[in-house]
Order: sequence, then C-alpha cells, then structure tokens
Amino acid sequence: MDFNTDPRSYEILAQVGEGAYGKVYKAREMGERQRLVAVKKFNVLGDSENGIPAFIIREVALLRKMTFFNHPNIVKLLDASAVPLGRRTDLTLVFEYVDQDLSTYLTKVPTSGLSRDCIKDVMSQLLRGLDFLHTNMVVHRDLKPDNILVSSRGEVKIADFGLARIYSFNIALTPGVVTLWYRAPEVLLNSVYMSSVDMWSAGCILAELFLLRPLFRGFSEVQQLQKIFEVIGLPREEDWPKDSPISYSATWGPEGSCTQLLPSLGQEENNLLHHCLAFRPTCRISAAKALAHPFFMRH
Ligand code: 0RS
Repeated sequence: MDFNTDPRSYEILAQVGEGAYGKVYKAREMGERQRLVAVKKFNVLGDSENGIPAFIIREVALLRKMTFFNHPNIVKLLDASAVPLGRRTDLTLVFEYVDQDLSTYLTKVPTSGLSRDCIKDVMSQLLRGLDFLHTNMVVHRDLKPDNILVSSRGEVKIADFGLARIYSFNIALTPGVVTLWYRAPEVLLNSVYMSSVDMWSAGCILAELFLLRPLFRGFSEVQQLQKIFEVIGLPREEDWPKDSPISYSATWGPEGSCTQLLPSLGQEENNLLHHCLAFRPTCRISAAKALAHPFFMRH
C-alpha cells in the first residue's frame, strides 16, 4: 500500500460538502491533465502510536480494490494519502469529480415529473452499482440522493461507500443532523443488518423519483418507523427483530401488509417498490433480482 499523494498537486476550488465523512472539495489537478477531482479530507482518531492505523489501511485497500474493477456506477478513487499526526491521522482521498448529486438533479426536474424511461435508466444504473458493491461484500449503509452522483452524460455513480468503520469514530463528533429518511427498519431498530439495507434505500429512492419528494420524512427514529408503517402496514410481531432494544407494540399503527403502496404508481413500479420495502430483510429483493424485474423490461 502506498500513500503518495502530494497535496500540492491539486488546487482546491471550493468546498462542496461536509459531514461525518469529513469535508469534500472540488479541486483541479495541477500539471498537464488539469482534470477536476473531488478531494475528501478527514482526520481520524486511531490508537496506533507509530504509523497509520491498520483499519485505515484496510479501508483504503478496499476502496482501491473496488476502483480496480472500473465499474461505471461507482466513483473512482484516484489517489490516497495518510499522514500520521500523533494519535490521529490526516487522510486525503482523491476521486474522479462528478458534476452534481441526485438531490440537486431532482430539484431541477419540471413539475410534470421524470419520464418512466428516465426513472428506469437512473434506477438500473443505481442497482448495477449496488449489485457490484454487494457482490464484493460492501454494504453502503447510508445510500441517499446526496451521495448518488449524476454526471453531465447521465451516468449515475455511487459515492461515499466503504468507509463505515472510519466514520463511526467521527459520527458522534459531527454537528448537524443525519437523514433517517432512507434508513431500513432494522437499522432504525438497532438490529443486525446486511446488504439488504441498501435495497430499502433504493426503494425509497425509486419512490422519490416518481413523487419528487422523499417517501418517508421522519425527524426521529420513532417518527421514521411510524411513517414507514403508515405505508407498508404494521409488521406481524413474529417478524419484529428479536435482538432489537425497541419492543413491538400494536400501538405503532394498523396491522396488515399492503401491496399497492402508492396509488399514483403503475402496477409494475408498485410491485418492485413492494419488494424493496419488505419489512423483513430476508424477504427484500436483491439488486441482481431487481434488475430482472418486469419494471425494467421493454414495452
Ligand atoms: C446535498 C444538495 C449538495 O464528485 C459533487 C462530488 C459533490 C464528487 C464526489 C466524488 C467522490 C464524493 C464526491 C464523496 C465523498 C462523501 C460524500 C458525501 C456526499 C456526496 C459525495 C461524497 N447536496 C451535496 C454536495 N454537492 C452539492 C450539493 C456536491 C456537488 C457535486 N461532486 N461531490 N457534491 N466522492 N465522500
């Protein structure tokens, strides 16, 4: 593993984002190429006394490995550098730059909405990216329109994946609110989770592409769960995660599952949505299966 980015080889143009993930800047490569890059900087607490903590090396190696496959729906890592400073490490990651995020893209959609073909295109690219991550045992865990990027050529690329362990050190220290809107019930219930959490988020995003507003807009974990049950119905008690510190209560809402989740959507899109928004993670559709769903077939 080599960490050899010279920080002077990029000219920072503007800060584009800030969160538990650190700060992201739009920058320009110096020298001949002059291409735009996204530079992400963060400072991680690691207990390694001498050198770069092993977990940082592992996470960066994973990002490198994922880039090596050259998947069109995943942002590419171009460079990485880590500088140990006592008990902390300054980490700089340089990615290809993509013009906008999906949340900005959605604000520019006319009120008449996105065409079904456009929604199919965005969703199929998103699912291909997710299928690639999941095949490589990477769970995004926080997929949302803010970290899905859309290039000027209409390419959809997933960003901000694979650093969950590094972030966990920073989340408690980060001011501001985190969005719960795309979180799967098992994450809200503090239960064990796997790649199916990303399919829940993908379902929320599918609905949002049609509605042009977030499907479940809760401002606390409990409110988020209530919004979810209003649409999918209250799960049966036997489906509630056994390891959750939050116990089942029939007062959460009316019981019963519902197949026509959004009356304004057609039958195929409702069916796909229904399979993404299954309460039980094991019943949720996989990215690979979702790509073969009739919603994506020609008409
Ligand atoms: C919430 C309204 C604002 O190219 C942007 C890029 C952008 C990138 C890029 C490439 C690779 C990242 C970004 C990245 C890395 C954490 C991240 C978290 C979220 C998003 C990307 C991340 N909306 C969000 C920020 N923003 C303006 C709109 C933009 C605009 C263009 N291009 N990031 N962010 N990894 N780590």
